Amino acid sequence: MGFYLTPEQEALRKEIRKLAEEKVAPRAADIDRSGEYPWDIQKLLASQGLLGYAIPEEYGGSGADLLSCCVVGEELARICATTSLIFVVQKLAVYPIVIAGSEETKHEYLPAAARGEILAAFCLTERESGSDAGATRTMARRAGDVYVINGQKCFITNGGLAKLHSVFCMTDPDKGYRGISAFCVGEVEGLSVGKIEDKMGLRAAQVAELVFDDCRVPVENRLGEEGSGFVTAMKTLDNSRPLVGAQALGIAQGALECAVDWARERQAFGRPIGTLQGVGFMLADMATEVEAARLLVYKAASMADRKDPDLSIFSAMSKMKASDTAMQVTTDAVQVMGGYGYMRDHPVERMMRDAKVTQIYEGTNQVQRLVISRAMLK
Ligand code: COS
Repeated sequence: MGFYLTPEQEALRKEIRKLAEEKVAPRAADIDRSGEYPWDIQKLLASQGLLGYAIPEEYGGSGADLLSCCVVGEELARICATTSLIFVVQKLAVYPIVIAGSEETKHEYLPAAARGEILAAFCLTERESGSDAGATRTMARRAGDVYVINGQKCFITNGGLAKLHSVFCMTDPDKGYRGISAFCVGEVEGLSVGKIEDKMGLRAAQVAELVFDDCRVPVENRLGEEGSGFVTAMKTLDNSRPLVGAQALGIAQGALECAVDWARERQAFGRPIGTLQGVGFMLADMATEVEAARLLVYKAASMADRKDPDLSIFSAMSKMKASDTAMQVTTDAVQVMGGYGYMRDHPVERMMRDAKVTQIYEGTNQVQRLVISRAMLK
């Protein structure tokens, strides 16, 4: 088992850290406060080739492995979780097309996504089926050489901004999850935006309801066989959860650094507060948890890159551990900074709000525990 990144990955970390510190950091608080989608940052990521970073080279991307993607996602999140999410979601949403799309579909849609000219969205969740992804109700009925899609998806990141969607629909309700099929949906008549959510954190990421009203999608846009959609969704999540773990890890790392800086500078009882045992021990625990989460995230990503058959369990563990760590560490960072940490003048307040959703999206941490325990008991 290797415990080190390659020299190329270390160089990548340095490069992304520099980019994030120079170009993203000055915008981070503003992005959060305005709640407006940061198109300037989206363009920045596109100009660096990061929106196509995980897309295979033959479709215009860089074909990066998941471990390298995790390094990028972590470094962006260390400064701004919303920026990291732009990167994470593009990879998540194109993945079903990469693994299950026809060559024609891939050539038609992926190059524009790789250039960052279009945003992508992963459309699985519905009001009545969040954790129970197999209970999808959005229908796709075959009518000759098209499918007609009707239904609603909710909590869709990039909803209303994306021009490319991976959509999971029921094609045969009698078959339960075996009746779910995946589709690649571009800009299509009948697709509209419903409620745009007002969120606790990741304030500037657009999360919306999408309404499909008689949307006609060519049969060729189906991703894989009819009925294979649920497994495609699960495989996609297996390959994306470590990246959400990396995002959570980056948030935790950013908060830890803020807390350490503060504990070094802030004086109380005649000395820096970090030298008080109550604070110093907190910092030690925070740093240890962050490192433990990092090992699990990198291990899961490496397993994905090696197509390890035990990926599911480690992918779930990495997302769960890193997001629980992010929540704990950001909360502790606010505590170390006391009243100052609670105020919007300092980034830890934003980081604590941003951390919360990492315990929820890409499968709640309760779902991760389900995946892990089921695999253990098999
Ligand atoms: N890879 C490949 N196949 C998988 C799989 C995986 N990771 N996970 C499950 N499957 C297969 C199973 O093998 C089973 O197939 P067979 O019946 O042919 O054996 C089938 O899929 C059904 O699996 P399972 O019985 O485990 O499904 P459940 O309905 O019990 O639930 C959970 C599965 C809860 C794990 C799933 O619904 C889930 O991940 N939910 C969370 C969804 C989510 O993350 N949403 C967030 C969206 S992005 S913000």
